[in-house]
Amino acid sequence: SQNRLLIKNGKVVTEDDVFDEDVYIEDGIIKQMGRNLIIPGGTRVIDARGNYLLPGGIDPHTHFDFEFMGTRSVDDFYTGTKSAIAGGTTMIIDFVFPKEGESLLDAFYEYRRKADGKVCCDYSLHVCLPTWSAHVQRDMETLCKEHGVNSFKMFMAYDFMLDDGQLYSAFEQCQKLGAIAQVHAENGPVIAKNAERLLAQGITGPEGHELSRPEELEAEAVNRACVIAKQVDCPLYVVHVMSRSAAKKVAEARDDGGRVYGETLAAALGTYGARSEHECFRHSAGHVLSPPLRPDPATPDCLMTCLALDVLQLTGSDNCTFNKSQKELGIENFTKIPNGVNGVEDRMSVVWEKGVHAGIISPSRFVAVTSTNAAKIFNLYPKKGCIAVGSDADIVVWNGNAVRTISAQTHHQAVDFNIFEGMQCHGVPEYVIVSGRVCLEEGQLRVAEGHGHFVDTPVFAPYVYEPEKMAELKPTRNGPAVPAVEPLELEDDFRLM
Ligand code: DUC
Ligand code: ZN
Ligand code: ZN
Ligand code: ZN
Repeated sequence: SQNRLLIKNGKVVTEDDVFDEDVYIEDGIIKQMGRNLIIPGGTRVIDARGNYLLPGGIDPHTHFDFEFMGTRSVDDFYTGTKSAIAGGTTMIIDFVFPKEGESLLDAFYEYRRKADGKVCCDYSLHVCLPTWSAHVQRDMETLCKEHGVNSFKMFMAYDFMLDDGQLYSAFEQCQKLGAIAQVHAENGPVIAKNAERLLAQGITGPEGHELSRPEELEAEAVNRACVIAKQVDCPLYVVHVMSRSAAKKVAEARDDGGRVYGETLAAALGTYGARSEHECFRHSAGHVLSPPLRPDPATPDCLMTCLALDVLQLTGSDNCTFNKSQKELGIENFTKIPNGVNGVEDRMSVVWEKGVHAGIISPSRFVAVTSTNAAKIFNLYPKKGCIAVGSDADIVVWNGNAVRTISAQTHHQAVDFNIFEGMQCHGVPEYVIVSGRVCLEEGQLRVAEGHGHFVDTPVFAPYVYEPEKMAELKPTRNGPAVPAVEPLELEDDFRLM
């Protein structure tokens, strides 16, 4: 039957182990694992000899079909999830963003309508809080209790940022509900002042973007968010940690016993600030996201080392793509360049290349930071994030030695640009299995539009947050596979023990 699949001879990788076992799948679920399995005749067999079997990637941070900065991101829930699968990611978590005057609940329903019927893999939703009110507070409760939401994102920059008192209240509500608070941490008011000053000085091009948002403004906001969350004992997830200074603040908060998790981006690991290297507007504007890529070329290795040392726990993409004509909305004023880059397709390869191939993280730590930790933090584990009997059959047959060159010419995304253009990556998916269905094989992508489902992310405990439960979730530290590339330079700053 087409519902039965046996993957033979692969090396199964989990967050803390690598072992040789065959995996038998029936109706989208892993049913047996081991050697010499007894399985029904007529089962399709995939030979994975020489390759790893990885839990499918979970991208905890995408913005598909997102109305933002006067335009709409070009990758939608179809091209976005199709591209995810092409790169070995089998689940994404997107962000519901309520429009002005729209309730959280209505926005949530609208995102379900945009995504259901289009997604090629399973997905969940975080919900953004662009304002704070009693109505928002009520909707948060309804979303947690009735709609499978357990994470809310607050902004400390942009027009729709919350002030410190509002953050306090929102964090307090998350804590009561058993949800996790996420923050976009940058000091918005200071950024606005810097931008005004730069524009007045005649700096209007894309180089003004990073100049107006230096990394100390990211670090300051990360620190402030950690301090506020601590007051109300709320677990905190810092999205897109983009700099050494910000990572250091996450490390300090964790060191002080805070329940703080840090996510960095494929973009931050795979490339760095395009401040002066890029002569044409499209190229520089193509690299504009917030917080910005940093000009210091040591940043990517620093952030990868943070992943190795468990200072940071996850990698996302923040995939939010805009074409040339859309980026040109900011041709005369860098503050009008729609913020966002690609990454949902290339994240797995970029993290493998810069992490495992570079000798900074082990294959197990790769699995933790691309899949398992996201599943644990958002309460999807062990349905997602591992290869085990009973788990969903989201599996990637991964060739760690094959090489591919990233290019907008060959990617599956709708966008006309790729920030990793020309990058050679070891680490290529040979087969991608999504809920038991073979979607990629021998270079052929055969996705099924609308076959993905919305997956509930239940709160950890209604009303009473369970610190012991969160402690169990603390991702294990596997450490570097081999001595890291000069990790000692960073160890004094980032030592956690
Ligand atoms: N940053 C981006 O670059 N794009 C989407 C939203 C965000 O915070
Ligand atoms: Zn953000
Ligand atoms: Zn160029
Ligand atoms: Zn984002």
